[in-house]
Amino acid sequence: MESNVNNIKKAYIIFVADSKQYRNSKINIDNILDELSMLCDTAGYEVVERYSFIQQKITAGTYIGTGKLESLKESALTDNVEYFVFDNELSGSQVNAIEEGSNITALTRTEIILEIFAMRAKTMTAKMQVELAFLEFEYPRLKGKRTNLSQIKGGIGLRGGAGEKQLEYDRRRARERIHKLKTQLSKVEKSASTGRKSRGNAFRVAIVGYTNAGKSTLFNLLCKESVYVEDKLFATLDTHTRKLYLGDDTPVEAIISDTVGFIDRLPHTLVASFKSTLSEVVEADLLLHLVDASDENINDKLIQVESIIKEIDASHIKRIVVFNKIDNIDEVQKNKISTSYDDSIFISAKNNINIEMLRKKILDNILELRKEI
Ligand SMILES: Nc1nc2c(ncn2[C@@H]2O[C@H](COP(=O)(O)OP(=O)(O)OP(=O)(O)O)[C@@H](O)[C@H]2O)c(=O)[nH]1
Ligand SMILES: [Mg+2]
Repeated sequence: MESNVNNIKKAYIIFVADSKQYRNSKINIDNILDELSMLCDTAGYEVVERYSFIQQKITAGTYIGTGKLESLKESALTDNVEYFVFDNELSGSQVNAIEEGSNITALTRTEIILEIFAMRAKTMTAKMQVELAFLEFEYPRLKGKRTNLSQIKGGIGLRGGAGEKQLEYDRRRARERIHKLKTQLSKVEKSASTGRKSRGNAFRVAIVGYTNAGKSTLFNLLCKESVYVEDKLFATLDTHTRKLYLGDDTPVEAIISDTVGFIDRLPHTLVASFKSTLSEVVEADLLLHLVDASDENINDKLIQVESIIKEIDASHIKRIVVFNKIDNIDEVQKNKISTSYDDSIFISAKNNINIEMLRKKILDNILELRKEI
């Protein structure tokens, strides 16, 4: 269902909070909706209105209850809105109930993330990884859905090759396709792994961090490269690897990688299918964990990145936490961060601030780690 003028897809974003969690102030609705709004914007949706509901219990059928659904439907009609994007995960049958009750396509945050990945995937490998993640996400939900894959209308709206192909699959074909993609990806992984081995003993540094932290900007600056940088989420999907020269007196050569950004609740199927892309992280000797210092939720984001590092079995690797975008914060904020995080380093990749200091810190760490071997 492509909509309206210039293909702008008008959407309401909706978050349903559990009242208990909300009372314990474990959730910040504004932050959650801000991120969902940015995800929608990146995926090409215009967010017309944000809704949050605090519910004691989730109404199984339509998730938000028929009364609320009815009133959303009426507003949507006036606003020309064709999509409801939920921050919450919905089951296949809940999606059906919402769509039947409102005539509006119901999407979830996970589907928006998958959609962005599909838009961004440029190389064959990235395309296969996204297709695999999509199929594995949709597969268990097919049972709950009235329709089969070939009939999902607006659905995930995957664009390009991968998307159009999805629509023809029934469950059996989806299974076959999953198998084929896995086989192909493991071949790609084997040859990539051989490539990595052939780099010998070179010290490997990987830049990790939340999406939009400035990883590619830093990578470009450190290696005088021109990897794509954008103020949107998931600008980078493929890993870029270059040589990094450090130290003037005793030159040291390292290999540095820029890779896909992390996000809170990164769909598991994506983490799984991007394992080979993330191998550069898993096999690194040192991780630069880049954090946007101007972000209000530094702490949460640090924890989320750490939990993905753990999920991909990289938590044994030494990391340096680097706070970026210091041009966007004042002294008070900076002091607050330095008291909370020992040994922190503050830089601006965009404005080339403290980059020499960072290079020195990377070099010191390499020399230190080499001593340990
Ligand atoms: N103000 C400010 N903006 C920065 C700085 N470094 C990067 N940015 C901006 O932050 C945005 C994201 O930068 P990227 O380098 O694409 O971020 P990334 O971490 O690679 O993002 P993904 O690949 O999407 O995960 C861009 O608009 C950059 O110009 C900085 O030091 N200060
Ligand atoms: Mg990037």
